[in-house]
Amino acid sequence: MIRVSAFRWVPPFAQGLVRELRVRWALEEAGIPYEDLLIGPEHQRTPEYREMQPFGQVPAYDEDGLVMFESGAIVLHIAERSEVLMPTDPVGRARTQTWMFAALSSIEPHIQNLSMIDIFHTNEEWAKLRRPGAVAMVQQRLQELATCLGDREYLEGRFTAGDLLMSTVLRILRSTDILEQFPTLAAYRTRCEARPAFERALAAQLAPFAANAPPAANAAPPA
Ligand SMILES: N[C@@H](CCC(=O)N[C@@H](CS)C(=O)NCC(=O)O)C(=O)O
Repeated sequence: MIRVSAFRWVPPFAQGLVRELRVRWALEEAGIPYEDLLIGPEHQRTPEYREMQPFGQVPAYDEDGLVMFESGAIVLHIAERSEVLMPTDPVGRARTQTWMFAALSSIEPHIQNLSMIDIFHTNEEWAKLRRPGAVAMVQQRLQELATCLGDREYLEGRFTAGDLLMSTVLRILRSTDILEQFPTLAAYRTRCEARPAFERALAAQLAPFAANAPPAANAAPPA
């Protein structure tokens, strides 16, 4: 049985964004069963967990002894087994993989940069000075992505693992109004997230958080 590591609980700002969501979603699209390996901070530094994920992060993936980390690599591995995620013809496969890398290396770093400023450094002077430039870079990339998408439903016309990764990257912007400045991309994200496999994946990520919320988190709801 495939096991996917996931956090037992994360603060509200991260709920629904933890990157094992991508792996859950891919497995749901492919119709492959899996189980959770729920971890907490006490597991992240253990040698056992570091053997699965060298940086102590989530997700790690164990498929009957085949251990993988990096959400993009894991999604690609799953996509190899499912035409829902990746066409079987060489051109379709290459195009899918191109968009997967684009999501993770051309778009995500800029969105993640802005997210780090907003979540962890919001009141620091350097962050206030840096933020407009970080926003401008995200807007530039989104404009370019919107041009590529055009009036198509998905980046290659049909849904692929490229859309799966791209929409989870765009999702990181949920605490800003930046995506809404690009209506076709906002609609694209909504279209991707309307897929039943995404809904099942999201519900599976969120379920342990409700059960494992620390008392302090219950006492102080997010502002
Ligand atoms: N490039 C990695 C990033 C993984 C990552 O950033 N995981 C976060 C959760 S979304 C994490 O485990 N953070 C806790 C930590 O870094 O200690 C991937 O895509 O799998």
